[in-house]
Amino acid sequence: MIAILGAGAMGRLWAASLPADEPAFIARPGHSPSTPLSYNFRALDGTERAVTVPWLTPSQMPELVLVTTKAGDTLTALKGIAESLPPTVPVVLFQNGLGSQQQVAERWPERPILAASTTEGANRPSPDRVVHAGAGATWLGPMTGPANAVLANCTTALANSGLTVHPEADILGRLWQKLVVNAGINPFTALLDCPNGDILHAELFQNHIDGLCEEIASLMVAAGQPRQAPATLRERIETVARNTARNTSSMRSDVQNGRATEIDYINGFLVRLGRSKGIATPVNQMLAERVHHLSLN
Ligand code: KPL
Repeated sequence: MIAILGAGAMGRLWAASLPADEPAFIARPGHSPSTPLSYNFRALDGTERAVTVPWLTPSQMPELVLVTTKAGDTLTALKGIAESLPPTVPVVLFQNGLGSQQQVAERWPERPILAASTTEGANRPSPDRVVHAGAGATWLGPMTGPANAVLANCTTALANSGLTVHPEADILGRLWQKLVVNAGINPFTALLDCPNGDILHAELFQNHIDGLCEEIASLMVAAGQPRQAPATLRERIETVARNTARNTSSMRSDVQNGRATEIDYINGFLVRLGRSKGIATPVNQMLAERVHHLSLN
């Protein structure tokens, strides 16, 4: 049994993709829903099917827990279930950005905690509908020492879904690569209220992208990541913006739907890192402040 904490688009994508008898959602502490969770799932080939996923019962012991909550909710959500979870059960974190994974690993260093970085595209156009919008891949790697021994098994268990899953020894490096892209696209799309591709010609982006990439390049070196030229980072950001030109970013979608954004784990994470390393981050700070004003979180 694979337990999933967080029934948003990503949690529902994994629940719909795993073999039917495997997934169960974890209810919020104090809640015991009487009916299983049902929704309509649209696969990549356009076919639609109804998916019904049970809730984990107190007597069931999961072999693995996937955490697909928003970055800002993760530590609290895990604290709510940690006591009832044996310390040997692997926990896989699917959060965007950086910072929440470290918080969890520092809180439970003795547990097998893994992080995932995924390029699978999933969205939830209405509460009971989930769309697998784009094929991607998922990389899985250890955040704590005990996770090394379970990496291969966890990779196999998740690959049973039919989704592409790879083990990744340097998961932090991969999360950094994704963070660069999210830091350079998401706040601009939220502030300009536009699809990803439209940021490229906007004045806000043109005026600040080089400064942003210089800040990120310095921060990466300070964080022990390989040195990359600011121009290389800019190129990567612009390539992804072009390749996903029609997409609404997750941050723009959060603002549009009145949800808290993940800015504190994207540009906000970079601001905090800059503070701790003595590196000025005026562009990240400006973007984080302006997105905070947008979403009031
Ligand atoms: O990951 C994304 C997001 O929206 O969070 C990008 C790469 C920007 C694609 O929309």
